[in-house]
Amino acid sequence: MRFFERNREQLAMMGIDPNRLPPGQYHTERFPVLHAGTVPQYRDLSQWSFSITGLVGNPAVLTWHEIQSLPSVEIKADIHCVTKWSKFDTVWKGISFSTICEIAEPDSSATHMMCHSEYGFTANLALSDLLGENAALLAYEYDGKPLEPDHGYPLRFLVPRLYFWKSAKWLRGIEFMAGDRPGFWEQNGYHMYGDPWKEQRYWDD
Ligand SMILES: Nc1nc2c(c(=O)[nH]1)N[C@H]1C(S)=C(S)[C@@H](COP(=O)(O)O)O[C@H]1N2
Ligand SMILES: [Mo]
Repeated sequence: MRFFERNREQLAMMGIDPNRLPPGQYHTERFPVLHAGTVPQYRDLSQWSFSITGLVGNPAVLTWHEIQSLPSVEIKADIHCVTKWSKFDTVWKGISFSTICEIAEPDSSATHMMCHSEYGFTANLALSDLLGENAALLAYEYDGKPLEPDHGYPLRFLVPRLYFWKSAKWLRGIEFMAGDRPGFWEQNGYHMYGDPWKEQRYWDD
């Protein structure tokens, strides 16, 4: 398709390696907003909590204050949405998923986890994709500022190596599981795993 070829040519002209685009993706500098349902509005975060549940040694409920006082990291990453846009060099700050694992002490039987967000949204992930310093974050800042409500304020998951639907916005908890289970989009036609480099967009990909 001409649009996609031209988009890659434009990247090359800007001195950006077009091979950073997974197959079937185009580059944009915008930051589109995509989700099912409505955006939660928080008056304050005094009632907000984050829960760690499932197959862990230390189930926990953390307040917003406790979340903010955990060690934070900053990462720069390219993100890829299944609706075909990619955005390069996005900068995020938050808590490394490995820090959450240190707190939670997952059982050896835990292989997967489920993100649980406001209004019952869920997204499933394999733990093996999330370990490693910059693999996954509980992000609360984008581009040096608190997340915008549309982009997941106050906290979202971020796993840049998979399609962006796995990066659950308005995150309220993580459940450690023995085995995989489909989340919201995965029950509605999206791939269980979602590797953009293998174009795992939908059930049959
Ligand atoms: N809670 C929640 N998180 C969600 C979704 C959603 O419907 N609800 N949609 C996902 C999808 S399909 C995408 S592409 C990204 C979009 O994130 P953005 O709006 O910050 O670009 O959020 C993901 N996280
Ligand atoms: Mo998406």
